[in-house]
Amino acid sequence: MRAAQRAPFGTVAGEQVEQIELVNEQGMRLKVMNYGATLLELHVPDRNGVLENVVLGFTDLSRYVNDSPYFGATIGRVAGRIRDGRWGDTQLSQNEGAQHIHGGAHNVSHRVWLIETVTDTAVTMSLTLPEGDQGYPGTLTMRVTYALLADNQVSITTTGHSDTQTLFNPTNHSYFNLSGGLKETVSEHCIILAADKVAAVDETKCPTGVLVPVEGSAFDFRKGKTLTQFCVDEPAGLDTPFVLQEDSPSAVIVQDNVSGRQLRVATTAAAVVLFSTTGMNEDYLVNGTRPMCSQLGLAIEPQMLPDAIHHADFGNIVLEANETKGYRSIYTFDTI
Ligand code: FUC
Repeated sequence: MRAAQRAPFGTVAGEQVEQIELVNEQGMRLKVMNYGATLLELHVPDRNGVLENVVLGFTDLSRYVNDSPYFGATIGRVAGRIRDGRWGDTQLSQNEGAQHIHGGAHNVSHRVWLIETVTDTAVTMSLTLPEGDQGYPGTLTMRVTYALLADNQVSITTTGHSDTQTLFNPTNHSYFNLSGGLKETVSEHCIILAADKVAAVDETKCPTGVLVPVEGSAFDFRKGKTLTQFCVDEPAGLDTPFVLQEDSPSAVIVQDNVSGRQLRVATTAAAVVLFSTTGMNEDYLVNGTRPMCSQLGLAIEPQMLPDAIHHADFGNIVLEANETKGYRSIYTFDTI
């Protein structure tokens, strides 16, 4: 095992941003930065042992500041949409039409986090948000730990602690592409989900409150299907909150038959939002190599259901005063 390597990655408003790289005994590499507590790169072996990057990102910091669709970012205080940005009498930042999304206009993906500890296997970063930030009550401290474990597992743990009652539903917003080096899109990746229900969404992509069984619909990924197959019925692709089965060891499994890479995601969160970048054609280069295009990546966002604060059966995202709440997701890489 090699010691963690730290290097400057530029500055934002005069604040120093660093990238930190961890390597495990099998050579798997993880790179993060403290702008947005963001996962930058993840180099994972294919079935022949060839290490390639399997997440979407940028090669320079300014792109993360200006253009990023939350590549690899930590999202908070609350991931996804909150209808009208309302929580009772509290008005939150409305940064997508009337809705609040991903924590507001100046959310935690656009802050420089404090690097608390760096070991050979883990990096912990924290950020304290003042009372009233993006409209939320409570001084909230968020803490994220990225760990790279020996058996090609990445663990992301996110906790929150507030001095008064507030809302907390964080996620990590990494986009995966198991082909390695963005050789292919994710259209032919096989996606298997331990999800019996989805949260129906309206034209603003905000949940309506109705949970719909996947049985008999295009959203039934329980036996596995590709995005190409899904898009026959749902041409707009995935931007969908799935309710996870409670007893399943893997919430999400993604397989790429060409490279042989398989990713299994287990999470303590009750739901996952999948977003397939379908129809996204942008002029920026991803990872310095390929223009952003439809289905270049699959965002896997373990979280509690979006807009949970408005629906009694969507789970509890209230963080009580002086409570510490946390979620952990484990991303296991192997080959098929
Ligand atoms: C996901 C989606 C959103 C948005 C964002 C970049 O979280 O739910 O619609 O496009 O990613």
